[in-house]
Amino acid sequence: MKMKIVSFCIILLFIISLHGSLAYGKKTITTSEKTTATEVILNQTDKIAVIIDADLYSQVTCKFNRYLEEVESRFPVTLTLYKFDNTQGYNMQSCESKTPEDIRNFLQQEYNTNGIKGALLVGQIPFATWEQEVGENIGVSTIFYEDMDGSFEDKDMDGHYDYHNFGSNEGPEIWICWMRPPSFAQAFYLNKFLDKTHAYYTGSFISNKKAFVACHEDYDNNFYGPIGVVPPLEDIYGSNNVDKDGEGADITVDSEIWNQLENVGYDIYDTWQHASSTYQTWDSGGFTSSSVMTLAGGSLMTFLYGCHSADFWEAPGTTPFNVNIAVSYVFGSSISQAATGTSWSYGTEYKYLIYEAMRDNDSYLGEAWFNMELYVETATFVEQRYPDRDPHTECAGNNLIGNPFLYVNYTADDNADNDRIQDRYDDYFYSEWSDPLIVTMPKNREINTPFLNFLQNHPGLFPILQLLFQRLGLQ
Ligand SMILES: [Ca+2]
Ligand SMILES: [Ca+2]
Ligand SMILES: [Ca+2]
Ligand SMILES: [Ca+2]
Repeated sequence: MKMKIVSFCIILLFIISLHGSLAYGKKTITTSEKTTATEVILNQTDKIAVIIDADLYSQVTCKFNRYLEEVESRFPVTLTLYKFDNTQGYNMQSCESKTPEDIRNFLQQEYNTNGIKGALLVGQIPFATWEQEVGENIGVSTIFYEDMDGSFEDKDMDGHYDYHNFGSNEGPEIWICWMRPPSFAQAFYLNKFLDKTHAYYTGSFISNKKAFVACHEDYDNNFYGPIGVVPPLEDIYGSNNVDKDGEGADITVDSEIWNQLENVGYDIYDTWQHASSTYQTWDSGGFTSSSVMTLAGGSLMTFLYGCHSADFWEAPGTTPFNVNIAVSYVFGSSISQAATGTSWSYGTEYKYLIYEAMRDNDSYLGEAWFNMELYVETATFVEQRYPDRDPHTECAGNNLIGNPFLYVNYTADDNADNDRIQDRYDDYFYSEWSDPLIVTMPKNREINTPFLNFLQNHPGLFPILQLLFQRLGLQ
C-alpha cells in the first residue's frame, strides 16, 4: 500500500513535470496593487484594509470576492483589497519579500490617510516577533500591526523586538485578524473556509444560539470569578443556553467535550486550559490539532485561553502535523470561522470584554476583539497586572484568527425555527462536509492510519504533495 502511494505520487509528478516547469522559482513583482471591492455607499462604515498574498488570491478569487461582497452587504464596513505580491516568497527567504516593517508602514499609511479601523491579513503574511523581558516568551507580535502611533525597538539586535514605546494614544489604534490557513495546502483550505462563510451568510448553515464554557480544574474560577465569562454569555443567550463543563468538582474529559461539540454546534465555545501550539489538555485527555482538523460541529467562534494556543510561528502548518490548534478549529472541518488564543506562554484572560462589546454594542467580532486589545495592550494595564514589570517590555500577545465579520445571534433567515436549524445543522455536516479532504485525517482522534504514519516518517514527501495540490488546482 505504502509503495503504491509513493509510486503514484512520483509517477504523477513526473507526468506533470513533462508539461512545463514546476511552480517553484517563479518571480513576481513586489509592488502592491489596489482594487476596490465595491463603491462606498454608506458614510458610517468602518474602513478595513484586506491584505492578501497575490498568488493565493489568484487561486481563490471567485470565492474571496463573494466573501467581500457578502461581508459588505451585512456589516457596517467598507473593505478595500490590497494584493501583495511575493509574500509567499517571504517564507522562501526571497530578497524581494515584503518585511513585517513594510506591512506595518503600509498599515500606518492606511490608518493616517484613510482612517482604517482594522485589517484582515490573508495567507502567509509576514509577521514580526517579540520577546518579553520576563520569561522565555518569544512569538508572533500582532500589536506590532495594531499600535499605529507607537514604535518598536530591538535593543539587543537579535531579530526579535523587545521594547515598545507607547504613542500618544496608549493602546492600539486598529485591530488585526489573521485569515491564515495551514500553509501546506493553503488555497485548498481557504476555498473550503470560504464555503463555510458563504453557507453562514446566506443561511444554508445556521449555528445553534448557544454557548459552551469548559474549564480545566486549574481555571474553575473563570466561570463566574472576577474575569469570568459566563455572566455576559448568559446575558446574550439566556441562562438555559450556556452549557458548562468542569464546574466545581466536575472535571473535563476529552471524549465528552468532543461529543458535546459534535452534537450541538454552538455560536461560542470558550475554553480555559493548558495548551501548546498544537495541543489543548483537559483534566482527562486532550485534543491535538490534527484531530481537531477532523471535528464535525464545534462552534462558530472558538475562544481559547491556553499558552501558545494561537502560536502559528512555532506551529506554521507546513505539514498536517504542525497546524496550530486555533488554526485547526477554523480551517478544519468544524463549523468554526474564528478562533483566538495567545502567541506564547500566556493566557487570554479578558475574553469577557469581547462578549460585553457584543452584548452592549452589537459589535462584530473584529470590533469586539479590539475592545479587549484596547484594555490589555496598554502601559496602564501592565502597571496594574504586573506592578513589578516595565510596561515597555511586556505585551499581551493575543491573536484573532479566521473571519472577523461575525455577530452573536446572527440570523440569515428570519423565519428560521429551531427544528429547522437542527435539520440544517445535520444536513450541513452529513452532506457537504462529509467529503474527505485531500490529506484526510482519520475520524477517530488518533493518527493511526498507515498512510499518515508513513507521511509523518517521510516529511520530504510534503513538497511533492504540495506540487500535486498546485497542479491539481487545489492550492
Ligand atoms: Ca531583541
Ligand atoms: Ca497607540
Ligand atoms: Ca472543575
Ligand atoms: Ca465534566
